[in-house]
Amino acid sequence: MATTKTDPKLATAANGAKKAKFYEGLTREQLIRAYRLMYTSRRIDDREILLKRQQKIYFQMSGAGHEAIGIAAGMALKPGYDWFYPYYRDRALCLALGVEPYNMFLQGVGAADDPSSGGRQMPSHWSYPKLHIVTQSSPTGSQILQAVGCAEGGRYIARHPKAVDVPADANDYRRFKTVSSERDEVTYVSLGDGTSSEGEFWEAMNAAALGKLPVLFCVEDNGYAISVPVEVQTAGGSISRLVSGFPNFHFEEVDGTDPVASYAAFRRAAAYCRAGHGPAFVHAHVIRPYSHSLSDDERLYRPDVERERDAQRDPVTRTQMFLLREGILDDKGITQLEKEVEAELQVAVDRALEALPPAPESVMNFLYSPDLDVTSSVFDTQAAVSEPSADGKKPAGKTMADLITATLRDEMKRDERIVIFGEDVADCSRDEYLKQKMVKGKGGVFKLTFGLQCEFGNDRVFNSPLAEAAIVGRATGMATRGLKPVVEIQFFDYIWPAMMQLRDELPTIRWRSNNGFSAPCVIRVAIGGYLTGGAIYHSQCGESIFTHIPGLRVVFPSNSQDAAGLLRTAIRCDDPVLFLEHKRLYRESFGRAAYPGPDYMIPFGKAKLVQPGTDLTVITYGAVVPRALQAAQKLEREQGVKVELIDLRSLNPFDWETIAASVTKTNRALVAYEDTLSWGYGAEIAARIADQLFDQLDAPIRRVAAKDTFVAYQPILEDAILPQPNDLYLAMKELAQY
Ligand SMILES: Cc1ncc(C[n+]2csc(CCOP(=O)(O)OP(=O)(O)O)c2C)c(N)n1
Ligand SMILES: [Mg+2]
Repeated sequence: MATTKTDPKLATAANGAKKAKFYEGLTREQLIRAYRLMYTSRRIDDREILLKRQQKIYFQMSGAGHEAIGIAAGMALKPGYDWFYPYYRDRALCLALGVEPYNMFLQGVGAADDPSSGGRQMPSHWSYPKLHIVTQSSPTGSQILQAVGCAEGGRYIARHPKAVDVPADANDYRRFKTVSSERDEVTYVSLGDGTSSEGEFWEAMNAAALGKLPVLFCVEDNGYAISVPVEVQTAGGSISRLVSGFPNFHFEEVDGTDPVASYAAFRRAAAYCRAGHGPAFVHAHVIRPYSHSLSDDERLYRPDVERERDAQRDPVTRTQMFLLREGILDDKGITQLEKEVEAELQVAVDRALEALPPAPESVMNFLYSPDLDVTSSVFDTQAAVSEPSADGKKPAGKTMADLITATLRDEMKRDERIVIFGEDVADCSRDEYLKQKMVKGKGGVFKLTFGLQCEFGNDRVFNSPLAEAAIVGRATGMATRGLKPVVEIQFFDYIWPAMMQLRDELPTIRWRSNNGFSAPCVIRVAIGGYLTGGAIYHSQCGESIFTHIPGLRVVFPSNSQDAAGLLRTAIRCDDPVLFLEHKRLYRESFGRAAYPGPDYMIPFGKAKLVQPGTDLTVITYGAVVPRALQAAQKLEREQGVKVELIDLRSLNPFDWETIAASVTKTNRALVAYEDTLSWGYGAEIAARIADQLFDQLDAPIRRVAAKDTFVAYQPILEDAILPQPNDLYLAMKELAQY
């Protein structure tokens, strides 16, 4: 661990006359360029503030006070080579990496041609694929775990050159995802001082330290998070002190209003990362001369005396004084440079104000891959017919657990971009125990990943820290680099720490970057109840919370063969997928099947007709399928009622055509699901039927679901809470007689 503290005075002055000519390796021309970029950055803010007041743009977020640290990072790192997860104050960084001012103004006006988002995101939400500036969102800190995943992705690609290949017959996401890495690349990620209070920041620090990853963290500490000062935010008032115990890190604490000292700090930090020693942490003290945003008035909580003290450290004026003092530019030179910048910005503003807005019809574009449609025939393949065994008997039916494992194994063989991680998914992290045959290995709490670490190696199948946000955030970063993480959330009940990533990040990446970036990965989640003792925290459903999120595919198989076919589609497709695996169905005798072969796929959005019927349509999925089948068979035996049973198996997209055709035939519909009744997934199906098939109905649409409470431990209570075959039977009977 190395720690460098830089004198808060301009570094060159402290270094004395002899060294001054080199300015920590920066030439005079580079220093002039640095000033030009800093001045440009400040003047873009000023122009935007004016445009906002004239109501020509709709939001403004300034990078003022952060210019020196920004250009220092931009000059020490390499665009299109290193990777960047900046935050909204990084205007100067983006300029230094090559973003044109015109493009910044395009974002302000929300133009169709705005390369960051095509008018979808606020200004200062940078996204420039060619420069490797990855699309950012507005939640503070949710980019940090993705930066860790990005760095992991780069290292993985370097170690697995075969991951780059796209075989000629690979009709899958790989055709649309170029994968590359640089041996000594660095991933930069920045955040404010307030954001360092977010849990995801600490998860990311831990993961970066554990993996010795080349992530360069930069905390731009302006002393405030909107109105909350640092001493109320950070215990002890210094983030440097708090993080100093993390191993494998290089630490820098620097005056971030001094471009030369900041550049030196970044050079050292980047060199440490490039050499493969581990992550680096730059804590930069900066100022915030303008209010938090145009919606904030800092005079309400900062007295003049404090603001004036900050103004003494303004990086733009300091750098100007420095250039004059060092004789690098004279008054005339400064005036000339500033005039040139003003003229350039005037042209850029005028052009941007002429730019066309996006077409309203485009709003649904790029929620999902425009290249590979998960509902298409690409994913519609036949199951392999299995050979009968030697004794002439049919091959034994395999459980859903067996076939999920077999599918993962075959896909990992086929595609070197697949990595599996999560809690307990490895066989044994201390792999010397495996090598010495001292232990057999675990492979997941449900054993679905058993044997995969042994077969594919420690860097393709590994345990993560117990941190769900980190699992999804890191997977998102890796998928952005073109890998295919297939990660596991151990229990649906514990998916909630990852909710920020699952709601505001993963599904939004393609849409918010206007197809500039995408992150197709698979999140396998063990879900559901009927466990006899599972109780409130091992029985939850809640799929409707995720089907409510545009951009995320959600599937929920009820039997072995569907699980294999849908999982393969999930892995090969070009969208992020939440793959829900019902724990009760993992080893159920219902729905066992022979392995349908290494190419079997089921397109999403195609329901399965479990049994045809004429009197009543039952629409369901997951563990309710076998229960509904049992009820339907009883009703037919007892009353001759023929129920048409539909297993949706894919919840987003879902198969409206099959539902509509069936209800049009039977004129009666029952929607059944395991989750709590109110505002559940079935409510949407019922509403659609009421809306679009009202004229076809001979009876009200009924729902059978769990009671609106939590699942209890005592089996008598569990039975009373979750929908049982008899509840389904009674509802079907009543509806048929209506
Ligand atoms: C998760 C989340 N919570 C709250 C907000 C609202 N918000 C936006 S910026 C901000 C303060 C951030 O302060 P800091 O990290 O110090 O960065 P600075 O703006 O000072 O550069 C807050 C609370 C948000 N965007 N995201
Ligand atoms: Mg701050």
